[in-house]
Amino acid sequence: MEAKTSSRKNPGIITIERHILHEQESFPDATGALTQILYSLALAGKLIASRTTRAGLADILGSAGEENIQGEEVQKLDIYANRTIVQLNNHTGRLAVMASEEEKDIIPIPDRHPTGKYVLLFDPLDGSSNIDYNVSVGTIFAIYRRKSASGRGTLEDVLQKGADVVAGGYMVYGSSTMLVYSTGNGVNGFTLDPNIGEFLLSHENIRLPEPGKYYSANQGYTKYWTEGIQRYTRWLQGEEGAPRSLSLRYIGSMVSDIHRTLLSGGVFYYPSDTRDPKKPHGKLRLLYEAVPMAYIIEQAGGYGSTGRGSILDVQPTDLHQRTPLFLGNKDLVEKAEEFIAEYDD
Ligand code: P6P
Repeated sequence: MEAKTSSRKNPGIITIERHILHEQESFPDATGALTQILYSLALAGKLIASRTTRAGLADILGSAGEENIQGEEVQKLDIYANRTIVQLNNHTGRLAVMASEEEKDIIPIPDRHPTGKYVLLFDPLDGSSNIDYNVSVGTIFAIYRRKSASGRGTLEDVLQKGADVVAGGYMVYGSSTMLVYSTGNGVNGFTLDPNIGEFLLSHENIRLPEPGKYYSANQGYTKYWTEGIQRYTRWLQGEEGAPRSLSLRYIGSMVSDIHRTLLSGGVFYYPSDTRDPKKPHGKLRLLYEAVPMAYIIEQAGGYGSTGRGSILDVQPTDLHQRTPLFLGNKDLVEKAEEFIAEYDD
């Protein structure tokens, strides 16, 4: 079933379920397992959205009094989102193993349930420190094929390069709830119609607009950045010989900042800084934040870099390792690599 070639604002009534089934036709050996995993993530998005939009009412505000592996105060919505995704996927026989930003170790499939051929990594609720301020938050996911032959999945199944992702995307819970995903054939966005509980195709075949419109970084840390990053930032502001200047937008919630970058063009970056020698690689995590978002940005015609090379080429060594990241229009991200190479190496 082909979507009408109308403007991406109104491609007709195409639910995400129908779109995913259509995408599945591109994979002749598809068994439907990947399709079912994407369905479960869409359902998780609806359930999480239903809670985030009334966070202020249902005593979900405020922390759960716990800390996660990152040492961050866990918000009750974090726990709900994490539990929802695990419980929707741990018994279906489609996954070998899961891993979450919220859990220290890999999440095995319970012995009583069958295992499958895919691996699911996710950040259940990114940006949750913003919940109390009613700032948009999001869920990020990446799906791989398992590397181990059978049985319970292993850490090696999880520590795969982003280049091997088979599907990835995010949900953003904001003024509306959207699900944006790719299975390697471009990027499509779906907006939740809460009246019918369906994600409907609203942004067909998203491509990063050229030239990019905004740059997005927390300039409160400028004094901690390397000379290359400080010069790059001035270049984005029209100095350092730049042909133009970009406007600044920074929400402080990665999914929202990258969603805007995807739709408006530009560059989002969270570089390493010199504040904490124990964290020489910045704040954001490689496996379930940088990789899925770099995958989406590159599927939309952009580029995702660590500042010294493609994020999708990094071989992970630790479940929660962090990475500097620069995501957006290829020319803007490559310019960051040039400044780093010239002034920081
Ligand atoms: P900073 C939110 O806490 C988060 O993990 C990302 O969503 C966001 O991009 C980043 O941290 C913001 O960090 O240091 O600018 O507050």
